[in-house]
Amino acid sequence: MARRIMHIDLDAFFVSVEQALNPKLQGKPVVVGGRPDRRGVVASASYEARAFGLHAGMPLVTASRLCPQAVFIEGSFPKYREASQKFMAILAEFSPYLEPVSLDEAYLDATGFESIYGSTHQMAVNIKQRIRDELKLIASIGIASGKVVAKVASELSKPDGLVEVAAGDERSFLAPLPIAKLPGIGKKTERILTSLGIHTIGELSIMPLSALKSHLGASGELLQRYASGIDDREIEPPSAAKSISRETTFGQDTRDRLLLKATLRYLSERVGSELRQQGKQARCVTLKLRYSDFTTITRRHTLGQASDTDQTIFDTGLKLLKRIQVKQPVRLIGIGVASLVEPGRQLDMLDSSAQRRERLNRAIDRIRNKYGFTAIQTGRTMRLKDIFPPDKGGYTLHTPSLSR
Ligand code: TTP
Ligand code: MG
Repeated sequence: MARRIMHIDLDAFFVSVEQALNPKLQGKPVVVGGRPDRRGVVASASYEARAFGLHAGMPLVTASRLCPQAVFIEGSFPKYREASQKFMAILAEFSPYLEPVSLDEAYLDATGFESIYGSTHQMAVNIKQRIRDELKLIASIGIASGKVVAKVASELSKPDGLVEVAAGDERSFLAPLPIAKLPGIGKKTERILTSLGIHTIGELSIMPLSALKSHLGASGELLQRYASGIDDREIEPPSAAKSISRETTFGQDTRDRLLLKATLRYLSERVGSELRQQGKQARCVTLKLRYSDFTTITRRHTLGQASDTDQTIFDTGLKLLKRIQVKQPVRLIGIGVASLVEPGRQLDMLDSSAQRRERLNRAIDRIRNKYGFTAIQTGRTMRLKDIFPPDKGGYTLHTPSLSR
């Protein structure tokens, strides 16, 4: 029996959450990403805004030129996270074989579920209905025998779509579509294939494998399988995060060391707080800087001992920062932790300063959980108050993706 894999993706997710909370925004061109005079790009555009050519990744300035009447919203990540959790909870009630891919996107294995819902199609109808009733959001759903075709189907069906590709029809479904529609084909691969005269997924599926491999390397073979509608990948249940990072783009590029440090401290605290919430410690700290010309550098340090304290993350980030000769104004700064482990306390406890730090962090977390992230500030981050207006979730940094 052919598998029935669903790909579910919410339409204009960030925007739709804003519209659900503020009905005045419904039916209008709306953009989440920031105000039009801000630097930065569109994160999400309503379908009304897309009619003017707006899309994710477009600079806000361009977006406001193309569609001056659009409502531009800064956005706030906690709202989207909450909506995402509710979305995933609804899906989990339909099938335990659930793989969240991003905040608004998941795969679900519905094989055999037709006996409960009458058909897989009906199951998808029910899923869409519950999301609409309970979250006031619209989901588009693709159903096929594997992930790739299901994803292409859901994307093609948007907005408010539902497309099922019958078993055996995968290849003919994909064949007429442009290669860019196939997951796994980015701009670079698209350019290479176009230069070879390959424009449709069908053409890709019948290209001689040896030629394909000589141009795309080993990935050529996998792409050709996908292009033929063959994809046996299983639904993978969510595994714990492998890394945690926070970053922000400055309103203006800066060389101000104090501002860099203050921001680094704030981002370290956010990383630390998330790390402790997950009950993990980290062995590896990474600092990231992007200069005004977009060159990006990262520096990494492995800790002698895993830690989950803000101070250790910040100290390590600062040490890495001090080693960098900042040659150009900085556009973006970020800090992340990786190599996450379950806490092993024994050694730490011999060190009373580590113990004190840990207690301090837990006390701060408790206050922040109760009164909001900015209820407590360290000396260094006080400076940020003048630059970013604080709110309950923390400082509003410049784009929603950055304040997470
Ligand atoms: P998408 O599902 O790619 O986009 P969307 O939900 O806004 O629109 P649709 O699915 O109908 O085409 O991404 C989900 C959310 O992720 C999106 O609402 C905002 C965020 N996002 C960004 O922050 N930056 C980006 O470049 C993209 C593509 C998405
Ligand atoms: Mg979406």
